[in-house]
Amino acid sequence: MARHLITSALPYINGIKHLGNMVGSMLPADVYSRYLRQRGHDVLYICATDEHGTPAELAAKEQGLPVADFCAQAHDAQKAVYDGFALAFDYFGRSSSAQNVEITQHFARRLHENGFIEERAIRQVYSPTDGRFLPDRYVEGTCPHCGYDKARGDQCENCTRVLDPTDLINPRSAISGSTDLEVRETKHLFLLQSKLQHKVEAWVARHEDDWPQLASSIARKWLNEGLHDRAITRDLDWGVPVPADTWPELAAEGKVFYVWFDAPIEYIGATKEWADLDPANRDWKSWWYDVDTDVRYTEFMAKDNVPFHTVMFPATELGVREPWKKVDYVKAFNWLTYYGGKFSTSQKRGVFTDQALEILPADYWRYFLIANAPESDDSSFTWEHFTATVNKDLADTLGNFVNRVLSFSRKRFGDEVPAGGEPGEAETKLGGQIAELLAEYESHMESLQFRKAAAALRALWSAGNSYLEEKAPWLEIKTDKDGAALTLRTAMNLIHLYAVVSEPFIPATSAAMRQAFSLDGDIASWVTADEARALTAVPAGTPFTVPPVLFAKLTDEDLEAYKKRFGGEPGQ
Ligand code: B3M
Ligand code: ZN
Repeated sequence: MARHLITSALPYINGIKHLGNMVGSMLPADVYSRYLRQRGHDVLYICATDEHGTPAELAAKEQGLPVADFCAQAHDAQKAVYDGFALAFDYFGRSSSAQNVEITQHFARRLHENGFIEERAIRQVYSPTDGRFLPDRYVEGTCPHCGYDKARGDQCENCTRVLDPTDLINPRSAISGSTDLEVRETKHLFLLQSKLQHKVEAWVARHEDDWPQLASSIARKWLNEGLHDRAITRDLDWGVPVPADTWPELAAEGKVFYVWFDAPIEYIGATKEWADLDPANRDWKSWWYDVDTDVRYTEFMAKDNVPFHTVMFPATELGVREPWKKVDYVKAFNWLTYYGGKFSTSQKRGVFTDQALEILPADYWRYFLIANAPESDDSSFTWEHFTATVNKDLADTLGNFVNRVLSFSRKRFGDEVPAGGEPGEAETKLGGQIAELLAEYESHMESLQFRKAAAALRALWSAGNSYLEEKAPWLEIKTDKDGAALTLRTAMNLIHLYAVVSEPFIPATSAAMRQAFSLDGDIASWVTADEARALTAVPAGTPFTVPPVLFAKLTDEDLEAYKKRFGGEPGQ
């Protein structure tokens, strides 16, 4: 048994996430956590909402809410969706927590003591009307390149060019609309990443061979370009305050840390939030502090977050010069596209996680998304592919097998698992196949190859179908009642095995399969190779029930309705 710390990139607070976000972070982390728990490991899966920064302030403003209230509501709304997806976090925290404030400030003080933080004066837009400095995004005006009149100070949405607020023609405050703007000098804290370059390089060099290529190549690219000193404070009302004991002047001006400085620290902060709820039994430091080889730490994220996790956050942790746990394995994902184009919140293209659950239960999505996870390349979501996969893999291969076996057995042998004769050649062959596929499935899970793991799981389901077709108990029963009973008992044992091994992917369906049998014990325990070969976990005489259809077959009308509602055309 090992200790596994698992985190998935913290979903930003400003809105409900789409399926692409889900498949690139939280869902695979949940599948992996569930698997490891079933195998008896000590797992801590931590996630949280990422709540600071300008987008949070802007989203709150749009809804006319104080930002703290907005974040509290938005956190609950996201949490409800994740519960709906059956994401079994050990804790889902909030980066605005007191715990994160405390640890972030501690990190900053230590970085300062170690000579890695410096105050520097920069020139920034100030709005006398608003009485504050304006972050780049809070300055609006006309784009000097394309003439778009609602360009933001950091970027023009229309032509996508990166801008500086002073580039804008007729600049105005996005808060008040005031055009009375000036450029003033102000001080900010800079993290001297250039001084940490060598340390980060040495650390990456020790780990990159273990990481998937997507993660190591991105880390290398950033290191090769050289780490630059970065401003890690902002002029915002909402964020982790700069500690007054260390920087009284900046604290008095109300400066807060930049969101990407405190967000990764929230992995630790959220663990402390979790522990503070039950301090007698939970020790957050035992997961994070001075545990280099006792804990294996795996992070899940989409590729755009990789630089922050492989370079920037490790730089912070190294600069703190305390033994904080650093990541062992970075599982990075490419993009899930929608008909080959981008999922787009603003253009309402694609499927959001709350909408997905309105249409179908979580297991349909969980299976489809993981089976098609954008691991080695981008992958494309289409409704055609989704409905075909659901129908073939879930409704036919798994669902139909379960129902056929249980209904037929009940009809012919009653409500208990029939006895039948001794296993013969077909059962021995099946057992061997199952044991082999199980080993394959396990090895893909251990190496975090989720698509391959899904394929092995599907192969396990298929093996049951082949066995059933070969034995054809509905014919067998006419000449050999004992033989048919053996076939059905064996098939029911397969159902039980499916319940156990499918749990990481489709937990609700697994529970339904398991509950079909009146058995003691719990689904958490895995199947050994010998058990897989023997297929005797469910003995003759065990009472069972026939569960309702596990997966509905999706019709052409369903397909058309989905496409109509969400758009089913290639995007740009
Ligand atoms: N919130 C992901 C994003 O919004 C960002 C991840 C933080 S992980 C520490 O793109
Ligand atoms: Zn433009």
